[in-house]
Amino acid sequence: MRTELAPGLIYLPGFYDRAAQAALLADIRAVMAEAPLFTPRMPRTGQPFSVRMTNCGPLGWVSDVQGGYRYQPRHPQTDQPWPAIPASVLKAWEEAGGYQHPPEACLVNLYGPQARMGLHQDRDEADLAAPVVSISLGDTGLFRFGGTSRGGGTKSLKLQSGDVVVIGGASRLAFHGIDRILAGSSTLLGEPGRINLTLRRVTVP
Ligand code: MD3
Ligand code: FE
Repeated sequence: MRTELAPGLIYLPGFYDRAAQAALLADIRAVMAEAPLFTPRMPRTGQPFSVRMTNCGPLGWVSDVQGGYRYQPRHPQTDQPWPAIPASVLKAWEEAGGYQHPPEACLVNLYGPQARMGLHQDRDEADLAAPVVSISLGDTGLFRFGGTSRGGGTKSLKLQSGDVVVIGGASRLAFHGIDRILAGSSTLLGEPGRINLTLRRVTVP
């Protein structure tokens, strides 16, 4: 199934079946072993995010007080290049993303049962013509999205393990966030929590 929730915001529930989710999770655990999770901090305040992160691909998104939000080719703690994006992850970009150039970054977000992500826009990418492709694993996340200005109305959607969302076109700069995690809704991770992968094109091709 492929539903357009708003112009450019396409929802593909169950894109990955359970076996594919398990394979994807094994690939992401290998990424996390090589590129350990870190806690990003807000640029001005230094306040930690409740979500821990890592990346794979030529570029990774990081945030700290010293440098602000940015993409960089190396892990902020190990100073090693990010691992490659697994083929299992690239499949969603190729089959659902509909963009002719490869992604450069795959941001991995790990939500514990209490983690959330406030409403924000993704605008650190120079190529805003490319979509963002999101993959959800583990516990269901209560996703909220609105329009391109902070004031307007919002809608909610439960993102379940295996779901893919493609965000492009008129929705590329939409405000969005994760209100809460429904702990215990999935057995995939073997513990409460949720992993979200976002594939991004950063530079203009
Ligand atoms: C709508 N992640 O990493 S993914 C993020 O579930 C982020 O971890 C959320 O927001 C998560 O930046 C949401 C779905 C998503 C991603 C990018 C979007 C929705 C979007 C960009 C514009 C509009
Ligand atoms: Fe985002």
